[in-house]
Amino acid sequence: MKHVLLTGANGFVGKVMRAYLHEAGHRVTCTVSSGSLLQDDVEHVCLDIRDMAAVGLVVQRVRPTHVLHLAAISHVPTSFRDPLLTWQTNVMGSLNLLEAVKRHVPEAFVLFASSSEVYGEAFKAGEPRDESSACQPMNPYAASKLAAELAFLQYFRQGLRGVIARPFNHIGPGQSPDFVTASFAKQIAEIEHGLQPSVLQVGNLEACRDFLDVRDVCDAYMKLLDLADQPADQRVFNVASGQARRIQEVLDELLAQSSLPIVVEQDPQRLRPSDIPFAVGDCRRLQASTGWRPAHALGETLGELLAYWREK
Ligand code: A2R
Repeated sequence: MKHVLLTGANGFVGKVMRAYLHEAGHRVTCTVSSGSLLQDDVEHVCLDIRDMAAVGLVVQRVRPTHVLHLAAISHVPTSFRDPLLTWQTNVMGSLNLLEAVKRHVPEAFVLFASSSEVYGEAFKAGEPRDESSACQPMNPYAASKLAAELAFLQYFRQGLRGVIARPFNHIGPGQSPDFVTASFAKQIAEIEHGLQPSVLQVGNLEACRDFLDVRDVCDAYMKLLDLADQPADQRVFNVASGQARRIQEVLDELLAQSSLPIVVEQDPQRLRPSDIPFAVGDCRRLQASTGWRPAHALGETLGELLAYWREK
């Protein structure tokens, strides 16, 4: 049985991950930021990851065998609005955790959730990126994740055990409507409920992205945590479907699941000047190392997403 310290446990991925770890019979200690609380029956502590002393105390007290580090500022526009908060949380927060692990539980295995955003400009090659591709971040979020990756790799070099995951676009119920598929599904549900006119606002529909069901991402994290029991061959793993999907295709699939006639309108506010036309990952390393395969088809995930927003 693992004892996993799960940071960011109340986030989009954290909620699903918690359930997966519990189902697998592991003990989980969740950390949540002081603003968000979990039910009493979930073992949790309030922790601001930027507070070095508090992070040290939690790790010393919990003594996890594994750490899954999800806590972060995860939204690109927020990172532009508040780069200082982004760097303090994503970089210094990670360093606080690394130092605490090194000091109190040096044998623990750490999984850091980075992001496919680290490839940035390199996506312009128009081919799926693998882990050896250049990393050329194009926003403060991506830059902070890459900086944190460098910190993790340095601690790994000094003997700490662990891996870095670079998840591509993960989607599903519970995601903030700041993200594209949730935004579409929420708007369709609101139109169906008569809460907004039959006009759906969109950004760039031509961009191609690599979409994964959040459950498949969590399954990949479960398998990556199991690498603790094997010799460390690789440190960095893309978590990707390897399939390019145009945003237009995703929108069409969602619209096909609604019986209402809906007009699609482009909102200039939703177009990002630095938008990357093609962002797809090569996941062969993860597949070869863990046997992971995505289990959820995009159509199924989009159906569940729409059902979630219809019930909300
Ligand atoms: O804002 P809250 O209360 O929901 O907490 C967020 C938490 N978080 C923090 N926790 C401790 N100390 C902080 N200073 C702090 N700032 C933010 O991180 C939230 O629960 C969690 C991140 O969850 P989401 O924003 O929903 O991200 P998601 O999609 O679950 O992604 C998980 C990880 C992130 O590191 C991404 O950058 C990565 O996967 O790709």
